[in-house]
Amino acid sequence: MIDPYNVLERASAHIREAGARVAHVSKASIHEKNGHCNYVTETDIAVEEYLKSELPPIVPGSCFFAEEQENEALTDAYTWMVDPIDGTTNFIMGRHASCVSVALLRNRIPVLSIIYQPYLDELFTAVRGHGAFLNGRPIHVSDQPFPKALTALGTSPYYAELAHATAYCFERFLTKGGDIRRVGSAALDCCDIACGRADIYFELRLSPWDYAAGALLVTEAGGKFEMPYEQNIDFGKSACVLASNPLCYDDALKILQDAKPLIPSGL
Ligand code: LIP
Repeated sequence: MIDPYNVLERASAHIREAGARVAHVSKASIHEKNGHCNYVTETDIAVEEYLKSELPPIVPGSCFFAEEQENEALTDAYTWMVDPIDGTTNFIMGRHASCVSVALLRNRIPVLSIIYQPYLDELFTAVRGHGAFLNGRPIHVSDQPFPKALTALGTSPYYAELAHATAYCFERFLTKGGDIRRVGSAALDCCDIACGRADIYFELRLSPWDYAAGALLVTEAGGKFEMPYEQNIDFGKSACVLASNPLCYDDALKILQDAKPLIPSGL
């Protein structure tokens, strides 16, 4: 068994260093990946390599699962789930809305999360069963009801076939709820839900490294995190995700369920 607070302290130091390396880059060297508007930069790769060298030794025998490498299937072993720069397009455009997102999984579920927004020096942390924190202070989801809810969305830009369903959801969250925001980083969207800066977040398809750390942060802050189109949450797969305060969840889930017929089968 690990000492989660010792792991949190040691991993946080390296994630802060990773964030500093991101924030100090003024012009990123960009490469295209498969999928519309799917980019990776040399900074993504360098930061991932840095974390790959520093995180596994903190938990001997742990695995490393990350965005910019080929990954084996998840096992029950301790596994670092890493997005070296979540919000890569924001990073490329100089929008200062990106983060380093790291979860430690055991038995295929997150037990520890660290998300660092280097431009604001905001470190979000959670240990399963022990709450969620921003720079060491406890955070909690909002108590905003659905008719006034601020909904953050991800547009799944790599999947043009999801645009129609995403627009359907956009219109309903805007007309039945409150206003909309598109941050460009799923992990930062989850941080916003966890500290009450937004009330709902959804994205019709998202990768495990984008949501794994944010999922634990949201639930430890009193929120709900689910995969509306799956029987059970599976942190090893890309899926539709919904994060919300408890008051908004049922209304938000209904909109996503109503949108499902608009999504091509097999996606
Ligand atoms: C991003 C997500 C975002 C999603 C983007 C992209 P990346 O992650 O955080 O929510 O809409 O398409 O997947 O690629 O910047 O690590």
